[in-house]
Amino acid sequence: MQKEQTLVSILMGSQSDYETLNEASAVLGQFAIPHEVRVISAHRTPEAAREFALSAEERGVKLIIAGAGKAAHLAGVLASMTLLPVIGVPMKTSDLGGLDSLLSTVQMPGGIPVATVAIGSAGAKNAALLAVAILALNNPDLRARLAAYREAMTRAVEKSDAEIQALPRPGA
Ligand code: RP5
Repeated sequence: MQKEQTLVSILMGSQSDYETLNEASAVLGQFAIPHEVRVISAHRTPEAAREFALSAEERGVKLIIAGAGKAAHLAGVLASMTLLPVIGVPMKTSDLGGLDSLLSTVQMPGGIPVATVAIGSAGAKNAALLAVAILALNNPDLRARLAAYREAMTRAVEKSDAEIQALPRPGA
């Protein structure tokens, strides 16, 4: 069977980022978006980062999700070498709680944008959902699945609300 065209590349700076970035992969999987997951570091494997960025578009990739921690320049370095949209996920870190990664990823000087999401697993999940929303611009079927996902979230909150309201509340 022929492998489907990879639409989204998820990159991480280190294997230690895997658990977090795997959450992005899980969301893309839920939406059946063909994607790849790679470990490529802007400072430990700069040549591989360059080669990846320069060839991604011609391989048919539409979006890059790049997660890195500490002096997290992976997303910005990739964005500097491709016209593809790059979504940056700042990793939580032991020293500064991820504020280091957040600022390194989000504070791109004007000219080369990185769409930066929240620190850690919420960010990884949202990076994938943002990728889905962008791909859905040209894909009505995917758009319908994204709408259904949101609808399910709304129903889940309504269910929680009903359950909490039904709890006995002495004195109320
Ligand atoms: C970054 O440095 C990686 O993205 C990772 O978040 C951080 C620490 O990497 P390790 O020392 O755990 O490999 O390049």
